[in-house]
Amino acid sequence: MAEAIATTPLPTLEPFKGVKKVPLGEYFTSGHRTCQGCESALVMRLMVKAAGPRTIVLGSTGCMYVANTTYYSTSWVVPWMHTQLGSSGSAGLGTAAALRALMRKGKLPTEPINVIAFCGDGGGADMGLSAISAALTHTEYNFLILLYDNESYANTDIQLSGLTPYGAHTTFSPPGTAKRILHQRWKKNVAGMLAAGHPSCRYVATVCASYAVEMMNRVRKALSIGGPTFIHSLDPCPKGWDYDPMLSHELGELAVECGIWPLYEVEDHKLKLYGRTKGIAQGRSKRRPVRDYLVRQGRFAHFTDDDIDYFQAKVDEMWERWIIPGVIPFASEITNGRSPD
Ligand SMILES: Cc1ncc(C[n+]2csc(CCOP(=O)(O)OP(=O)(O)O)c2C)c(N)n1
Ligand code: SF4
Repeated sequence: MAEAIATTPLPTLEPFKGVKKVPLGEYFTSGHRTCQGCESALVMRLMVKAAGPRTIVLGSTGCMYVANTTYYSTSWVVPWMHTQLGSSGSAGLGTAAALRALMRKGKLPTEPINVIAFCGDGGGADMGLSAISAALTHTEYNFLILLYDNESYANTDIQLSGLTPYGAHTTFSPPGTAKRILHQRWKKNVAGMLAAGHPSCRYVATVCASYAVEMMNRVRKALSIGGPTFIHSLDPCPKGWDYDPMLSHELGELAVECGIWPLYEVEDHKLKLYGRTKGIAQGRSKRRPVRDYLVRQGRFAHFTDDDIDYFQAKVDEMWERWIIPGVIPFASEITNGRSPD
């Protein structure tokens, strides 16, 4: 009789020490139909390269499901399953639980198998947020939820999501003569919210595929630490953001260098800024003006200088007044002995 196991075994996934150490094997390969320059497709490729062949991928409806699994074909080399738009949390948890049951009953050999459930910003930050939150409380199962954030419901033609940046032109927020800025809300802080609200979750991180090795190493850490984990990736999208596809990589870097997308990880409740973000926070490099990022994208083409100044002021506030830049949205006066109003 198979020995009872408390949880499924964890893989040993050491960080890659430089790009030359990254294996050549691909588990997300040719044949998909994403747009030229799609950074989310790169995220899929790097995510599963980091995880390796013993991986099950679960895809929430959206570009990364639809474009990658056209009828009778797929670019996934590993097993994958489609899951409903708001169900990445439930799918990750359910699959991890099923694997554990099959291993306990001796129907599968007891071995590390990675479970990764991915979702877009619409599926993850809007309608699927409650399922992700619930999943992150189930510490007895090992799986990763990766939110790939192209800042719109891209697959259904670029509608506004809870992660669309202030003022961006989407099909739900076209600039007009009566209102130049139709979308006036600031982007939700999903990774910060999930890290702060789920004390039993051992790993939450933000990543950007422009920094590929760092991104893959965060995936490896998330999969090997144990329990449910969450990664939020910012993915430039040439179609929705309206720019030349060759700029994808540069836009990812600019989002980080302008301080709009801080790179950080929360590992066992300890927060660490990493990469360029750490350099900026420690004063080793300067934040670039957000103008450099905004002017390269057609979705901000209607911005006036005042709009750019407003955007800059919001990002400055995040860096100068928040307890952790871009992460903990409480003004730092609270830590200086002053209670909030
Ligand atoms: C419950 C539900 N509502 C609406 C849809 C239609 N739909 C399919 S993909 C999609 C957009 C998903 O956006 P996002 O999660 O941001 O992923 P992206 O398309 O940007 O990759 C929508 C609304 C659906 N499949 N299920
Ligand atoms: S619309 Fe954007 S996210 Fe979707 S496939 Fe094209 S580039 Fe990728």
